[in-house]
Amino acid sequence: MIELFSSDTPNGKKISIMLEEIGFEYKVTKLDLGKGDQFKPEFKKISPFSKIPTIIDHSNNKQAIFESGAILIYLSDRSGKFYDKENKLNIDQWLMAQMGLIGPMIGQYHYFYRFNKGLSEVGEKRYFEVTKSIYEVLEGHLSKNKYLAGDHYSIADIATWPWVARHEWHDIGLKNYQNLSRWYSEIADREAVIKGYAFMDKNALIPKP
Ligand SMILES: N[C@@H](CCC(=O)N[C@@H](CS)C(=O)NCC(=O)O)C(=O)O
Repeated sequence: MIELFSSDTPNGKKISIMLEEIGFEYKVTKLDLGKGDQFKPEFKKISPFSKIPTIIDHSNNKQAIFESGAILIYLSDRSGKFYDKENKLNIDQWLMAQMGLIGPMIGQYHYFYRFNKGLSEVGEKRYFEVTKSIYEVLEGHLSKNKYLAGDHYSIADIATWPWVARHEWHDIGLKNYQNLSRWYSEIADREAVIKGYAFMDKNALIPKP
């Protein structure tokens, strides 16, 4: 059984979606980030940077894992799903782009544009431009590829999709990006994605493009 320490955020949803996709038994331990649960010493033992998501695999010697990309790779290895070793290099590139660029940059945009609007023109402008360029790259790539790493759905898609699912927060006009919208909607229709998206709020509905 996997214990998922999480909050209802895109990074948290990566792992609930993956767990639904692979059909592993799991339970969710909720952290209230606003109240500072992530800084409690018990949690820092398994997540040194005080970040969710983190898991403990109770069926594997209580193995603890932090960092969503590492967790996705671990769960792929355990399940044999969504990380085709013959396509490893493509999956790795798009997964790392999500971890190092797509998530952190869109996260900065949310920080300035959604939570601190009007406080920093430079911040809002910079991260709007970066987010727009990320959307343009994804659009171009998905005009030639069904999924991020090629023909098959992989952990690169599972890592990236929850960030695009926050498109109403970054207000970039997802529906104007036809190929990205096609990819987004196709993944949004997957049963595991619908369930994983609602892992903390059973009434949560996936936003339309
Ligand atoms: N690179 C990390 C980022 C995780 C992350 O930024 N988590 C946020 C929520 S989405 C968090 O725990 N924030 C709490 C804090 O910064 O205090 C991952 O992908 O796992």
